[in-house]
Amino acid sequence: MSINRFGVTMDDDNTVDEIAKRMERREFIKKAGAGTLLVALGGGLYRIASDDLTRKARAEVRKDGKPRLPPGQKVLQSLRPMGGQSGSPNPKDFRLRVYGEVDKEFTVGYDELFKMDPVKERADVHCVTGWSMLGGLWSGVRVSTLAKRAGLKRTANFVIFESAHGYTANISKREAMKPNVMIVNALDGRPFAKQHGAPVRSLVPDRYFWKSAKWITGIRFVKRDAPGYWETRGYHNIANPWKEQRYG
Ligand SMILES: Nc1nc2c(c(=O)[nH]1)N[C@H]1C(S)=C(S)[C@@H](COP(=O)(O)O)O[C@H]1N2
Ligand SMILES: [Mo]
Repeated sequence: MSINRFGVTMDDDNTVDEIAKRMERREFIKKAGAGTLLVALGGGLYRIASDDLTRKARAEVRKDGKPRLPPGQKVLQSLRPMGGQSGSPNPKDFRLRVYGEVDKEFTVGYDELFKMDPVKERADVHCVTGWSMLGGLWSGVRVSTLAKRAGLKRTANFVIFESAHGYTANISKREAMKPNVMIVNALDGRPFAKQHGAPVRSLVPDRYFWKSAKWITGIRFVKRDAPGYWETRGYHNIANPWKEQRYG
């Protein structure tokens, strides 16, 4: 790495690793600018470029054997707000209806939902526009936990996430039952900002990020697939980033 008074440019992936290891992610991110990150370490101020993180991620392999970074993606240090028509960010207004192909549908408020079986998962997310955010710590409840409580019927084949103002996103039941698919209320220990889906969004890490519905209001289990907002506007129905399933 090359050092100057105010920063370090990483030519060495080990240095990025070392800094990441020594710091909580929350601390690690002192300032996320346009593709750069300033971190304080041992009295020095370090600059890590997005390119360095992208290069580092490209060399990594996940536990499931997939490359850490799907093809055509570049790493950003925080979520980029991608818009959408927001619902109320107030937890008091929040209700989640879990229904469809289940034995006992139910509706829960915010407190009850996050008391159910709260878990934290580290997960990477990948936006179809080409950015990824890696290693976020997501807090919430697994969709599989909600399915169990509702008494999921064998006739359910797909899951539709429903959000404020009619936004929907569909995934297969098989994908939805994976432990990293959750209904989340916090990232890195902090509640979401309104623009990122406050108070609650879904999280489907291994599909392009449009499947992670912000301002969620319902989970509907269905027999037959029902392509959602983006899936009916030219985007791929499955949206697997490792297969670059961007467009339908
Ligand atoms: N309700 C709702 N959820 C949504 C969207 C939306 O428009 N409305 N946009 C999707 C898209 S296209 C992306 S890339 C991610 C962006 O999430 P972010 O704004 O927190 O980065 O949210 C997804 N969830
Ligand atoms: Mo998106």
